[in-house]
Amino acid sequence: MTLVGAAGLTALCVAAACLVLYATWRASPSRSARSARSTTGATRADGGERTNTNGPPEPDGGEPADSGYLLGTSESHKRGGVTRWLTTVDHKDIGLLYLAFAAVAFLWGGTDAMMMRTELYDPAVSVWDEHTYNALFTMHGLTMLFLFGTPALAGLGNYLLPLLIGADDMAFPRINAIAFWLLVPALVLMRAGLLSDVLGHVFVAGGLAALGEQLLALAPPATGWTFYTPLSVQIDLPTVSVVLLGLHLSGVATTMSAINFIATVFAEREVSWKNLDIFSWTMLTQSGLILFAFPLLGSAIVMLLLDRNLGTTFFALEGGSPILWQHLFWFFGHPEVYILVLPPMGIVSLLIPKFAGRKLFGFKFVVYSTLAIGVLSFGVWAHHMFTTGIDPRLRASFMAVSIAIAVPSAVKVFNWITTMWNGRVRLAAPMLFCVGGVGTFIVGGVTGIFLAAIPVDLLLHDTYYVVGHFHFIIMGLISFAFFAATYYWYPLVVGKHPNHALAVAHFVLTTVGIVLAFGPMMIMGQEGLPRRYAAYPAEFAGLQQVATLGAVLIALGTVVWLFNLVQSYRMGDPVTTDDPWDLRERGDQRTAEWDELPYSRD
Ligand code: HEM
Ligand SMILES: [Cu+2]
Repeated sequence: MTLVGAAGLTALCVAAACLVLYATWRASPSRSARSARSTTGATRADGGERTNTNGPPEPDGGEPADSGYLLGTSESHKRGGVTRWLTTVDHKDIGLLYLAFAAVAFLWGGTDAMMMRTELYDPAVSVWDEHTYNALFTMHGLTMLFLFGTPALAGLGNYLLPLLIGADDMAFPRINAIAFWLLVPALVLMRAGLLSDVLGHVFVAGGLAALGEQLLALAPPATGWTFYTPLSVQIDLPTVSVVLLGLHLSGVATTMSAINFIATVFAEREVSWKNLDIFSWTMLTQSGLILFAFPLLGSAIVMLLLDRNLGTTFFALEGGSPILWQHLFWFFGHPEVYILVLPPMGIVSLLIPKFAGRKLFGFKFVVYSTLAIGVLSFGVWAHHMFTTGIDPRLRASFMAVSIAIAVPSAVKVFNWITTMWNGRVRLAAPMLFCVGGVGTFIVGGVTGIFLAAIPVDLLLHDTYYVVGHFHFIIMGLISFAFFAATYYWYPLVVGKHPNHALAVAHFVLTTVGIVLAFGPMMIMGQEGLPRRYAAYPAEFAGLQQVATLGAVLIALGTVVWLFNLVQSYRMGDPVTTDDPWDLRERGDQRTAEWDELPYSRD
């Protein structure tokens, strides 16, 4: 039954993917009349003329670098409206699609988080039942990591990397489109559990009890994002297999886009290695990590699916080993955290110099530390397994490497601080978020070093302390870098300035929110409160309520951010120069992507 349902859903998704592919092919310039391409360039909403760089056609028939402006593209050779977005192979369009997808996932995963925080407001299991709570933290983790984090970075990379390295487009524009569109069925598969749950309740309430009950029987998965065996094999829910298939699909998509990034940097780069910017270095390293980490996750997922559905015993107590899953999972899982953090580190390294008015201090060392993190991140996975009873000698070596990996991270922090130290710091919106990101990263990183020490981890493993640790990095540095990027490149994409006052409000709400939400978790963890429970002893109620308050502030901040993006699009000051952040004057920090703006350079 499980397998039939899962196979059916997969078939549907493959069919949908084929449709998109077909549409892409139909719309490709080699098929449609090439003469249809207008060379006049698009007119911007604010009246500016866009200079159209009509590059040579891609060797594979993909479109030349052109347009991709949020405004005004309808007058270029591209099809208008929905067809344009469904069939585009332009790196900027695909970048925007990724970013929109990531924003939706961020809101969805954020809703899960708010639902959890509502449950945790009081000690008893009161608002949702235990199973729903378990499903919430499972889907929150999966959504934020695989449907928000990775796609958001792929979006920024798609839009910016070709511009920064002087490439016309990504190396394989069509594969680029496919990699994005595979994420849509991945999302449908991964979030099908919660969808069926909600729909089931709606049907039951609406009088269609039989149909509703059937849907409700498909309870959402509740294994945690780590799918630990034997639970994830034994749990008798078809949705677990469905989510695993979705995760697998997202892995395929991520790997395809990583290959594309690597090929683009190697084959399409017009700048020398010496002049390659720091963001592209981190995207390149990240893509390398993806290439080794995700296929391994894919294999592990297939083994788990076989165990669940066809009776193999890879991870069974008798025959295989449940610990094997943890080894495979964390061999992927630890690099994954650096897959998520390296490009944000690249954004912070790229942006801090711009608002400090001087070059990045020790550029070479920031690059070396990126590469060092890339290599070391494959040698620390068992620090997630200190409490599983693995050989103590192995444990010690993993502890040593885990502490060592903090060194290149610290190198970056020192370089960021030193860059600001003697600089003329301007606290524009992007810089606020960069500085905030550095601050939260210091807290997240230092708490990680404690976890890497075996005796400390034996006490803190699987407590709220761990949740506090990684959220300071994930909600701190990673989403801060993402927010910084949305403000910084807003004038480039939209042609308007983002509102500064709203950005400051967003920053204050989010920063205070993070400290209030995740600080108390570290205290509760040290007092021994385990993670992943819907109920907790009454003595923790005060701290839990502070954490919930923090989460509400983060949610409010997010609303302000969205409002800013929409409102500035409608009413923001139009950009009238090719250097909207005034970078030429202040330390000669303007970079190539701004050449896309259609203004004369004097
Ligand atoms: C300074 C370097 C870091 C060190 C030494 C470190 C160390 C650790 C250790 C030892 C654990 C396992 C704790 C336990 O479960 O008992 C852990 C958990 C975790 N860390 Fe870090 N960490 C570092 C940086 C990061 C970064 C950069 C990220 C994210 C981008 C991150 C994300 C996570 C996550 C998601 C978990 C929890 C996994 C789970 O059980 O669900 N860490 N960290
Ligand atoms: Cu780790």
